[in-house]
Amino acid sequence: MNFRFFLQLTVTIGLAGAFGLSSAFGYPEYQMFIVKHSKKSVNCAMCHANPDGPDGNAAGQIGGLTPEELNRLSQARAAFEPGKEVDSPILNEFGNHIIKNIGRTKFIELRNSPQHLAEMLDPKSDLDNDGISDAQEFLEGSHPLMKTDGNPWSLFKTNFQRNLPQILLICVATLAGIYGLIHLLRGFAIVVEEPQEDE
Ligand SMILES: [Ca+2]
Repeated sequence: MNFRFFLQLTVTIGLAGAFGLSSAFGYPEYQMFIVKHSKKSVNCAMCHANPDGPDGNAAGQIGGLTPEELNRLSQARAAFEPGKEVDSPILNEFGNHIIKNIGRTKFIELRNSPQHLAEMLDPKSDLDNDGISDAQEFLEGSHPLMKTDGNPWSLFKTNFQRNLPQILLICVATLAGIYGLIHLLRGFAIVVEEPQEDE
């Protein structure tokens, strides 16, 4: 470990400790709320880069960060007010999106009432573009970055609406095919019947 890396690691751990975030940076209150509200098993992957959370030495965890990532982590942890660019290496796109939109101060405050986080998020934001807002996915315990994960009925409605032109085209083509087949069969019937009439 070179001196620069050691220094950055020390500063980061010091900042985390100062904010009381060393082992609780994952804010389990949110996870506990989602599990209780959605009745689904939800792990840290909803908001974090690593499904096991930020503590550890693996990719996306604090102990495994490079000096450059530690620098980004420090910047993200300083984003107390909303509107700051947030690119924390221990968070995924949704986690960074939350901090950018409401700021860390509000996010930490909402730990005591995690159900209100959904109200703070942009109701139009849909990061995975599956037709279900990030806020709704948070409440329902589906992954806001996985377009195949979500309420089945909501996903069906979205896919149906998006594919409606193709569905209509297929219906028209099918009806046209059936109409043509009926007339073809009638034509055969006439041809088959005609010789019998001649006899
Ligand atoms: Ca979505």
